[in-house]
Amino acid sequence: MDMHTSSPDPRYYDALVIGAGFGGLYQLYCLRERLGMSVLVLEAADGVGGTWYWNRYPGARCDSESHGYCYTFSDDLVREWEWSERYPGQPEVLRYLNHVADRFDLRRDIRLDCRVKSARFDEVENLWRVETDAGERYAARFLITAVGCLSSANIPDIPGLDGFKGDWYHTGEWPHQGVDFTAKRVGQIGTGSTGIQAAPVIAADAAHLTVFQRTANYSVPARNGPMDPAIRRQIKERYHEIREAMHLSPNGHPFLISERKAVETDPAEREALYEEAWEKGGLRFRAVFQDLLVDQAANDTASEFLKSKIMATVDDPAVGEILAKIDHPFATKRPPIDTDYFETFNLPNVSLVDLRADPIECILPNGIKTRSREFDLDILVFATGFDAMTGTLLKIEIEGRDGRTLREAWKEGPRTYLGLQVDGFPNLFTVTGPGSPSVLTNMPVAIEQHVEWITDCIAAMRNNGAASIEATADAVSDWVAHVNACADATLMPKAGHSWYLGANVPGKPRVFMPYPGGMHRYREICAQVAANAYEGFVLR
Ligand code: NA7
Repeated sequence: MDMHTSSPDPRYYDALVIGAGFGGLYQLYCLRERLGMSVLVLEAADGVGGTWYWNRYPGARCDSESHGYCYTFSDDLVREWEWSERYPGQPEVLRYLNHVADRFDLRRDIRLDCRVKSARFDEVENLWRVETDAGERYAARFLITAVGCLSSANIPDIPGLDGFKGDWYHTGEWPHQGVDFTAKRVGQIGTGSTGIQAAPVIAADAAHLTVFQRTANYSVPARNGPMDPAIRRQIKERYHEIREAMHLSPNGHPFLISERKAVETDPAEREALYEEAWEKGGLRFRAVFQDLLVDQAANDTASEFLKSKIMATVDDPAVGEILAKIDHPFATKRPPIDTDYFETFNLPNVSLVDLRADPIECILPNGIKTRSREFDLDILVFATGFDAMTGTLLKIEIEGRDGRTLREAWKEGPRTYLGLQVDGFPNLFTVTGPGSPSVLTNMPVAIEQHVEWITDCIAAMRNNGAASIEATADAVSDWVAHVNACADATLMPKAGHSWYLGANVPGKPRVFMPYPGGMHRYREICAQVAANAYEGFVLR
């Protein structure tokens, strides 16, 4: 497999990896250190970190708890690294990923400032030929995308943005030097996980913050705080147990989901359990009952509880009503967690606009015009999310066998086998691709599982003398049907405007993209596929 390494142009590697975030760093490590392959990582940014490189907006913080939001492949790394808070802030996760890059000597095989423009499969040579924006050319037997699920900013096409005289930013492309909100009138569009984190921090500095809300959202307090040294010690002592729990869990988080059902619990006791979960805070709230995502009646009990908390927190009942007018079942869109989000609307310098009642018409040179009002603003913050899961892959011109592009293959929505491969695209693997549990899980757990599966697959190919692996069209069709059946067994498709369905981007096909059958089940399916001689794939 060590081919043509001396050829100057294009430069040949055994594998090319796109992206130097959690996925790309670990993929490089596995292929180089475990299989001895020549690998190059191509990264558009001028630093490693992926999501955590780009998302530097005020309040950016991980919603997974820090002791679960990290690599588990190296016991030494787990032992050495000290998280400072219950949830790591963006700078801390970025420091961690930089530490990993240094500790495992990864930088020498990472090319920064290098955006991949196209990748074409050369059938004659059985190679992927990759070209960057700068015209550099590379070739490799294997192409592995580790581009992240939330890495293409969704900036809504609102008329007038070009003429805006103030400054505007998307949260996912935040300036590295930060933004000074002092004495500024700020307009924030979007109240997803990002907007809910950003608003309280922006409000602390801005002269005035106006939050433009299209869809009201649930949120549970994160209850962040410094990591207690005793808890840190316990976590380190019990790390193998915690890793095991994350591997066995449907969502990859280091906590168990209760076996109780909300609908079978006495209402007073149920309320007490919700209260207790609310006090503990964070994504664990969902784990208080097992039936919240599959039974509307169960979900109603959680959503009523959460709506009552909004009304109890917000001083002005008219504002509370707008925030609590939520149109989808709890956790059918990504459930945010927060620090003082609803409390922020009690501040004198914060106001809320209900875009359902008063939609944005255009952006004016000095602010935003809704149907009935004009808002003078100095800074606009777009917390408007991402062209999730497919956006970044489709921006690269990926062309497989017979000149068929990924864009053509996915014109009616992404179609993959296991979220790992697409028929017609041999030796192309997509880390946390659509059709895999990815965004429904604690991401590093999903990433480690994918990277290790890909590494084992390439090792098996090498042992069997296979030079190419490709998912069959039947395996792809069956997998897509299975993903849909799993989604239909939950309440998730009921959130018609969710980015899980691609509904946040105008014109994007509506397909439920992540695999909702559970990480534990998915892990077993992938292991079984490998054990059955990579059934569903053709190896040549
Ligand atoms: P999300 O969850 O996609 O949230 C985006 C928000 O922006 C959401 O409230 C949207 O309202 C709103 N939005 C999007 N376009 C518009 C327009 N045109 N007008 C008004 N409001 C708009 O993205 P986040 O960045 O918050 O979170 C993404 C993930 O990152 C998150 O789930 C975590 O995994 C980390 P809508 O709901 O579409 O009506």
